[in-house]
Amino acid sequence: MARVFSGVKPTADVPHLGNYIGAFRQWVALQDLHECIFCVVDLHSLTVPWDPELLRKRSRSAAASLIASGIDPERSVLFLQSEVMEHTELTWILTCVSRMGELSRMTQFKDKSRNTENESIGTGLYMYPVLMAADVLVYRGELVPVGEDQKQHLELMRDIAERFNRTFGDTFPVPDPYIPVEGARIMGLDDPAYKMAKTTERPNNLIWMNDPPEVVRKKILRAVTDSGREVVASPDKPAITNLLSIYSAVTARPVSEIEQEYEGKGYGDFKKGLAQAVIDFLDPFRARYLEILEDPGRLDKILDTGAAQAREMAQETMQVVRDRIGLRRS
Ligand code: AQP
Repeated sequence: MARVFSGVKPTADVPHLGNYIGAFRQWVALQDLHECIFCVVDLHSLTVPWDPELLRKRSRSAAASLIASGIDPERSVLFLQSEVMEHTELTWILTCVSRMGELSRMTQFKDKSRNTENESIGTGLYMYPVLMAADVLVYRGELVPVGEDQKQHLELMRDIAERFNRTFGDTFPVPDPYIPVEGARIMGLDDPAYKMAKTTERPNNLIWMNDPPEVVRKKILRAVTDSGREVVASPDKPAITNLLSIYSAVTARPVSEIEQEYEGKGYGDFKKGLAQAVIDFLDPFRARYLEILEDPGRLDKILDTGAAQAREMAQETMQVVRDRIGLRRS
């Protein structure tokens, strides 16, 4: 049994289908096998400009989305990152163990700061991979289920853990990434060259987990396709390959079986089938999500319990860390 940690950033009202396929789907399955800790990483939302009231609302709705996706608070620890102070304490310590060279190489930092003048790029955007390392290491997490976009941050986290252990003695397990073979990077419906992303400005890029059926249908029917008319996954068909990954994930059927079903049929039939499959998948999610939000007292209780459990684990780690690095008087 390994200790699993992962988190979601509350940068939108609800997550998108890519978050579910690339991450939450694995989180739900891992609950049966491991000790799981899942977190709404609200401090990560501060890396880009934010509205305080909106952030408060989105943190709750992200927690509700996780429960509606199948995270069971009876089996997994579920909480808000900012309610466990040890994340930020360990972040500072790990900042002093990390190097500017390695942070400058992070492609997400390069992508997100591309259109901003050097002088005005937020320091938080630069530093957040260290916060992410602290999120996992403060629980001595061993397995980190994430989408492929987080792979590089996981490598940095491993380097930081190894450096800390080398310098101060074995303290942290070096965490392993857990990235799904299928659906690790769901691409935008409007452009398969870019990943589906919450902070997109383009409404047809993604499917929100609470999109109503008519909106899902419209977005999928409008999704870009490739040349030809064969429904097959291949490197020269990035758009159809992406749609097949989504189809496969929401129906739990292998891609090959779906390809067979649509053999000899065109993209039109395929998209209609996909739209219905996504609608059928999202219907129960939406119902559960609304039900959870209608009972704020229950949600608060879940998050209070989760924060207390998380705090206890994090405090235990921090006692060892402070001791190892010389922050205790005796
Ligand atoms: N397109 C994606 N395909 C597969 N997995 C994805 N994830 C994100 N986008 C995709 C995975 O979802 C988990 C939660 O993501 P996050 O909230 O930490 O945000 P992110 O990775 O920065 O991507 P988003 O959701 O698109 O948000 P913004 O636009 O705010 O950056 C992670 O495990 C992530 O890998």
